[in-house]
Amino acid sequence: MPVAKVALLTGITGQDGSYLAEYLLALGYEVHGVVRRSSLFNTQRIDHMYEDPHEGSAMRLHFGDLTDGVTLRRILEAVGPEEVYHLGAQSHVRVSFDMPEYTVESVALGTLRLLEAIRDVDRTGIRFYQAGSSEMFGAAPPPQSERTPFYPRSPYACAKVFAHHQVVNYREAYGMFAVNGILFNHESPRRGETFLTRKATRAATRIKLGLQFTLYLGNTRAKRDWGYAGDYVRAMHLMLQQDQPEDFVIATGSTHSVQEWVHAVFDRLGLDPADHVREDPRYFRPTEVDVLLGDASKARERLGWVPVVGFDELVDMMVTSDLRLAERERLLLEAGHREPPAIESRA
Ligand code: NAP
Ligand code: G4F
Repeated sequence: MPVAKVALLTGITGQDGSYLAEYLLALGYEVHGVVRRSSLFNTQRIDHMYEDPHEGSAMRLHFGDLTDGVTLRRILEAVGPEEVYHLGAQSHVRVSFDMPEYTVESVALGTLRLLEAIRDVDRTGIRFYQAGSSEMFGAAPPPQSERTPFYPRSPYACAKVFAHHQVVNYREAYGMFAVNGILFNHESPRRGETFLTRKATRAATRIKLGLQFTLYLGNTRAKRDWGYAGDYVRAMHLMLQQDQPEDFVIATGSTHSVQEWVHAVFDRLGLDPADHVREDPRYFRPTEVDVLLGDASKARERLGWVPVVGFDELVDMMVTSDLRLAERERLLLEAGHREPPAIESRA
């Protein structure tokens, strides 16, 4: 029987981490994840994969934090992974303006800490994936590809640019198999509720069921290249299976405005956004990224990667999932379990 490959994921409790863990487990990997300590459980997205470790679970979790290099090093030594997928980050762009120092601490220095730990533990044997972002392109005109110069427009994007260059430098300086995936926005029913797509599907479905009336948004003119997270984690894995370490843009190649997303969501529910959507200056960013539109032809040619889920299917998937959630919420409410929670978003 072939020996299972061992992978270590930071950010395993996040949207991408949960899909990647599922994907790797299905391929027969032994998956280890770094989980930060929280006073409440933060493993909802991966609970369905968890088995009792006493019975030989293929997924194991380790307490750690990107701000704590000593622990990252210990985990690496204990786990001995062949592949490291570094997905952990303070990943909210708007929040990065409120918490620039922590964002840089976790996103930029967190990546550096991990690279240093890998350099000490095993310089060439470990393959390393860095979760780069299309936010790094910022104000650079579309379409954006691997050849487009970065023009970051937020503390988050600046931190990702730092991490990107560190990965390139560790590759060149120490011969590490280290790659940057430059991923455009990708969404799913597991998307955090303060990101635009999910905020809209959550609000519209709650409005439909009478649990909420208004959706407050910021800039609805911005355009994004939105894909499906389940498709994008396949690309992360492919990048680490290549003969040579290289950076890749991952995107759908089509772009839609925030307004278009919101309309598509409300349309599916037979609602008119004009009755419910209001502007709130709190959700505008000091500097915005106006248009993201990725050119993923290198990934298509070299990795054979193409996205499967398109815009309409993504909207359907997220609306269907959030409608079920809202129905359950209403059921509990009608059964007298609790007051409707105020889930007005904070970002
Ligand atoms: P996400 O849902 O926000 O997940 C972020 C993960 O990082 C969570 O597991 C979170 O833990 C963890 N984390 C945050 N701060 C940490 C710290 N100090 N120490 C250890 N772990 C920490 O993000 P995502 O959408 O899955 O994105 C995954 C990665 O891809 C991120 O690096 C993001 O910046 C990048 N990215 C995302 C997109 C996108 O469209 N989704 C596009 C390009 C790049 P908790 O669960 O405890 O919060
Ligand atoms: O959903 P968003 O918060 O995603 P954003 O800023 O594009 O960042 C996401 O994608 C990046 C890849 O390009 C990742 F690196 C990053 O980690 C994250 O996953 O906002 C999308 C757009 C923005 O233009 C924002 O200004 O929607 C606009 N928007 C308008 N009203 C809003 C809102 N965004 C949020 N979150 N909340 C609003 O009320």
